[in-house]
Amino acid sequence: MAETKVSGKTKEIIISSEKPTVLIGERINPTGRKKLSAELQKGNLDIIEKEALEQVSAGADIIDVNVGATGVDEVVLLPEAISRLMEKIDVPLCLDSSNPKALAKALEIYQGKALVNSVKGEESSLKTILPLIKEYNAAVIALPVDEAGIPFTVEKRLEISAKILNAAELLGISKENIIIDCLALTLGTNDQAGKIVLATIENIKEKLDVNITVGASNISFGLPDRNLINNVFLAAAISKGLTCPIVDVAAVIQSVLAIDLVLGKDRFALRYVKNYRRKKAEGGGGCIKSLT
Ligand code: THG
Repeated sequence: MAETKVSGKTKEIIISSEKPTVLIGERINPTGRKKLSAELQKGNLDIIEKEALEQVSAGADIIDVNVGATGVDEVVLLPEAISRLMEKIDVPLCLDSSNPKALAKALEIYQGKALVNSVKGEESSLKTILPLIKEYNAAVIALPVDEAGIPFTVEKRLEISAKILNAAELLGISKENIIIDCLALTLGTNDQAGKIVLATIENIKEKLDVNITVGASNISFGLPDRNLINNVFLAAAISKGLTCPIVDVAAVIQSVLAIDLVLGKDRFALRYVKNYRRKKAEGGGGCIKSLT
């Protein structure tokens, strides 16, 4: 059983199939968000600070930080965003960029053990990203995509994942520090996307025994009642071996707590009951926000 450890200035998070599901907050990402993009283009980080604090209070364990809006110099803005967030929150951060220079600068100032999003199976990515993971003793999300693009079969995803793990091992990076992204694509354009990602999760867990993530919200893109699909997908995926999804935390936390309880990951139902009481005290019910 693989245990991946990441940390912020003071808080350590352990990702493991034996422990409660770790939620990576997705909201600091300019893709599809005009207001956030506009603020980042102006270099204004107030909005990401607010998003980070909100996600932490909603129950996020790790915060993904992507500042890659069009026209933004990530080499400057990513480290700025990371230092600003480190002043305000204790939870580990996930440095999300495809720019190796921006990642290097952010890793240099990061206090704790960072998570990086992401490395791909392409030579150019393996060659530039993995040495940074080694140098800064970070953990990394690995996407099983390569020069040929996104594979649609379980076998190909498994093959590229194994290739990334091998390349990491050659550099002395242990498999605990690699989290495989099993690739949740959108059901709106391929009705088999759910079936394929679930089979990939099952296979990767069985054959490679590593921690597993997906960008869970991708699955429902373009469909109505997205939160319903996202929550149902998470139940299925966690039961197959998903340990640390990237999610809109406030919209899924209640069902994830219920899923963890059902799957025996919540001793004495303590987390479930504690969250229920907190919600009640805040005047909310115990139901999923978007379904009420
Ligand atoms: N794997 C990895 N990283 C990822 C993804 C992945 N990062 C990005 C993405 N996929 C996961 N994050 C999101 C973030 C937002 C949305 C979907 C996935 C989303 N946003 C709404 C939209 O675009 O319509 C807007 C939300 C809002 O405005 O409040 O759907 O797969 N490793």
